[in-house]
This record gives sequence, structure tokens and C-alpha cells, in this order.
Amino acid sequence: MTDSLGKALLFLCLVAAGLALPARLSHQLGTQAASESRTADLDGDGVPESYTLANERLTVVEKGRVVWRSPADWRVAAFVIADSTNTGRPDLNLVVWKKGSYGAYRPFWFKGPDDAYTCHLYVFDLSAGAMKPVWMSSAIEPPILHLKICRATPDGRDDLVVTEATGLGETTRTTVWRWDTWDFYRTDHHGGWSSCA
Ligand SMILES: [Ca+2]
Repeated sequence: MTDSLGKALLFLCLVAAGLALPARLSHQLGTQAASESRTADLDGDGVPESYTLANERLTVVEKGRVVWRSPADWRVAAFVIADSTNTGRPDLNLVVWKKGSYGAYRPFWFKGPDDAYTCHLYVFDLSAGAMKPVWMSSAIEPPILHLKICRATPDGRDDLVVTEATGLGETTRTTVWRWDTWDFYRTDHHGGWSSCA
């Protein structure tokens, strides 16, 4: 067994058991830096906000005021600021690990404790001084190890380029997602992007 395959299998087993420190371990498997900061003007008011990821929490500050902070029970593994929903304005895209997939609204068929760490993709817009959810996924399986958002050369729209963990021989694979009105769907685009965030 290769070292990378061993890490991936260990990762999936620990996460499934709810025992892992998944964000930290996912960093070891190839996600972005655990601490980083950048600026962007998501609400388009001409004043850039700062986005700082530290200790797995993201803090957004504008004019010295904390506009938004990710909840304490989220472990933010990565964030990408790009127009993932192709509206012409940048979105805040978060890869989040948290315990439980369903919250207070679990489906009737789900039995047993809902306390394993699962990976989620959340998309937010900043508008009128508040961070507003655009899209919040249920648990993503296989989990996202790395996320880029790339501008497609044929039509100038943005694609999500997602590196996923797998436990089936190959350790990772890359899939491409595109926004369509209410949801992301997988496309067969591979390459041909002019730039990536
Ligand atoms: Ca602003």
C-alpha cells in the first residue's frame, strides 16, 4: 500500500467513525493552508473586506467591524472568493467540516446518532452588511480535499474544480461542477480555463 493511499484510507475511516480532526487531516492530504487572509469587495460598495481564516474559523471585517464569523462548530478547511454562481459578483465559497449532516431536521429514514464529521460546501453572498447563504450542501461524499474556481475559456463562466478523496485504489480524483440556477451539476469540462482562484 502506498503512503498516500494509506493516508486516504485512514482519513476516511476516522471521519466515518467521528474520531478524526478532519480539517487538520484534510490539510495534510492536500487542502489549502490552514491560515490565510485576503481582501475582496463582495458587496460592491467600494470598500474591501478582509477575509481571515485562522484556527479553522473565518472572520470577515469591513471598516474595522466584524461583518461575519463562521459558527464555532464549523471547521473551515478552505475558502475561495470567486463568482461560483455566475451572477457577475463574487461569492464566498467555504469547504466546511462539521458534526452531523441533518441538524434538527433529519429525514425519517435516518436512524442512530448523527454525530460523524462530514464535509460540506457552502456559498454565501455579502449584501446590505450581512452574509447571506446562497447554497448549503448536505454531506458531500467523497469529501472535498481541494477546491479551485476557474474561469472557462469558451463562455467566461466559472467552474468549480474539485479534488475529491476516494478510497477505491486511486487516492484522489478531480471533478468539475457548474452552477445552474439552484444547484451545482457535474460537467465534463477538463482544462481550458483561463485563470483560477
Ligand atoms: Ca465592501
